[in-house]
Amino acid sequence: MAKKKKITKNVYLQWYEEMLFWRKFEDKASALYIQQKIRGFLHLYNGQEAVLAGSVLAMEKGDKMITGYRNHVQPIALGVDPRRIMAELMGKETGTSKGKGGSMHMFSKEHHFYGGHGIVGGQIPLGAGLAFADKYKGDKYVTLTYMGDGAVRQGAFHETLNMAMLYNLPVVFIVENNGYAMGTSVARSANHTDIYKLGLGYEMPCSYFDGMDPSATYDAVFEAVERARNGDGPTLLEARTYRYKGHSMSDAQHYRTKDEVADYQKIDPINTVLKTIQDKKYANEEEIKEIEQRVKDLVKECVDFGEESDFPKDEAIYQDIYAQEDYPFLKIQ
Ligand SMILES: Cc1ncc(C[n+]2csc(CCOP(=O)(O)OP(=O)(O)O)c2C)c(N)n1
Ligand SMILES: [Mg+2]
Repeated sequence: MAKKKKITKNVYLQWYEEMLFWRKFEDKASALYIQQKIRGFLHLYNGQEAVLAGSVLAMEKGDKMITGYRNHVQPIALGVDPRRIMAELMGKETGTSKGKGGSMHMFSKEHHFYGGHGIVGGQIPLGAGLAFADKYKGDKYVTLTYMGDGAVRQGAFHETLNMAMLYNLPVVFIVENNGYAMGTSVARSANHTDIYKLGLGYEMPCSYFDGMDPSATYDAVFEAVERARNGDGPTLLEARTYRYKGHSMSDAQHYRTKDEVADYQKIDPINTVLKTIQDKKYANEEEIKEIEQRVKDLVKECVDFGEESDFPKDEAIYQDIYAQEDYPFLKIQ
């Protein structure tokens, strides 16, 4: 059984540096998108950082993570080189999927990050499958399976909860309830808004936590991860969080008011972490500036790496694909 970690000064300082980096990294990605250096879709994690920061602290080496398309910073949190994530966003051959996956398809088996899935809810059964594999092999790992509030309306979610309970799988389902599925609020898509209660129908342990606070996240996720690792099966958690930016880059945001966004900005997770650091005197102003400078430098390094990398060669289009050799329309060179 893993020991519960104390949320020390060092944890707070690390949270601040990492969360700030994720935010600034994606702010830069959004600027590059406007310059058309990043194309296709781009869904930002802006506002939800505490969910990731608190979860990662509850994970042990070898535990797995899988999520939807809001997936740029999760692999970074698990140790993937952020320069390669920026390169992937820019479609360069040095990217994590050799520039052929782009924004929604980050992946690193080496770092136990299993994507990056564009089909809403598509990752939910896959997360249970990863947990099934660990249980089958007798490994003591846990799979954290993330999804949005919109994904819980998919049939696959309910089928997976049923199977996960039936097979007593070492999986934690975490719904990142940011209030909206594209432009549809939770209240407009169901007659109930306490998403975590969907676990009750399957007798799955379930609860919610403050997803704007990494410390509250850690408490909830740690308990669920321990339950899974001890052989006591899955948990459904609902993180109550918020995204400040639009669903993707093209979103006029007519479905919410500016005041609502401003209210959530008052409880911004990164500002809250910084305030704790200042209140508890974990760092002085100069040390905080040093952290901010390191973040700025690393973002620049990522962009430079992406800019200087090459686009994939033409022949790369025929590589890393599943193809039937005698398929009539595709000529393998
Ligand atoms: C099966 C499927 N249906 C519809 C879509 C289009 N779509 C993309 S994102 C999205 C909203 C999902 O919202 P939510 O699950 O709350 O995640 P969030 O974007 O808020 O993180 C929809 C409907 C899709 N990608 N896949
Ligand atoms: Mg949502």
